[in-house]
Amino acid sequence: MEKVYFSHDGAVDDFISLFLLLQMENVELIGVGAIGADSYVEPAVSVSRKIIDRFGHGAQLEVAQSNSRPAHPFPKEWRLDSYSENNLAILNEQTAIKTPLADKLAHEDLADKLMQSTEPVTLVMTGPLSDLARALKLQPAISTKIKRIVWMGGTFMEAGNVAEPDSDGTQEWNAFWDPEATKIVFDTDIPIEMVALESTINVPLTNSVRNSWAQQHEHVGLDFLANSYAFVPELNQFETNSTYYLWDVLTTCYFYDASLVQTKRVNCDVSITAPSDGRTFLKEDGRPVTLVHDVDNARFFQTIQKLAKRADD
Ligand code: AGV
Ligand code: CA
Repeated sequence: MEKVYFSHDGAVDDFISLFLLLQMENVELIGVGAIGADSYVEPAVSVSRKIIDRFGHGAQLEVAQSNSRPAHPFPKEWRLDSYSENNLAILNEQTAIKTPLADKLAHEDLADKLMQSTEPVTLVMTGPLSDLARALKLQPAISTKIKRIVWMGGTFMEAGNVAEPDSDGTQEWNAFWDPEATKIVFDTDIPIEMVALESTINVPLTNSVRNSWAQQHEHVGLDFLANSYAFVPELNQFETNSTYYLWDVLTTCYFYDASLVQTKRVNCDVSITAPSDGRTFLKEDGRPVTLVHDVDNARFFQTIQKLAKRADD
């Protein structure tokens, strides 16, 4: 059993990541924190609690709400999906939510849960690193409790996925939302495994992916996947700024089965200077990270299906 704290930011693939983590046989989730980054924080927390209720196989968990604020906010159009997700029928079979809201803020909850753990904990993070940066400031001793950070964020390619007037286009969004936090975390010596845009570029959402889920929607987990991804646009003729990739789901599945991907060691740093603030870049004597740069597309989608079908039991 691997102990995991999951910090996410409430986009569609963050929610599916939580759903999949709850189906993994070798994972003990010890906490969940939600940031209103690629979402609004109330629906992000509410959806998380409902997913644990409906798909958690009885897991006794609580969900902590973040009050972290952005340097650069996400586009409202994307953030609104969290409200749609919160209204899905499958998450509203019951009127009262059982999984409690934690009484601490997400960064405090993260610090507490780490300090209480007797074993090292893996942090799976699919949003900005803000709450971890704040937890490290609040309680520096937590760094000894963290086994590794598995993070969706950053890129070492020329182009990132940010298209904003105050950016030079080199950043990945999670790093750009809070560049200072990214830098603080990268300046520690906690092991970082980075699922960057290099690897997620090979797993776009496509119509054939949607259809394979829809055709098996008699399985409640695949129905949930198909309905959740219905809110976001797939890759069609050409890529746009809104085209959806399976960023966070690849991160979660890589954590579950590292043989799905190729990794390499690189040394890097983080810019905190506009207009490239939040850019992760290679640097010869920089901090080492394990970079996921390729993925076996077919085995990845098989893994998602296998895990999703466990929601039937
Ligand atoms: O940069 C990828 C991160 C992932 O954690 N998020 C979405 C995933 O949850 C931001 C993002 C980049 N492009 C987007 C994003 C898009 N087209 N729609 C919504 N979010
Ligand atoms: Ca995310």
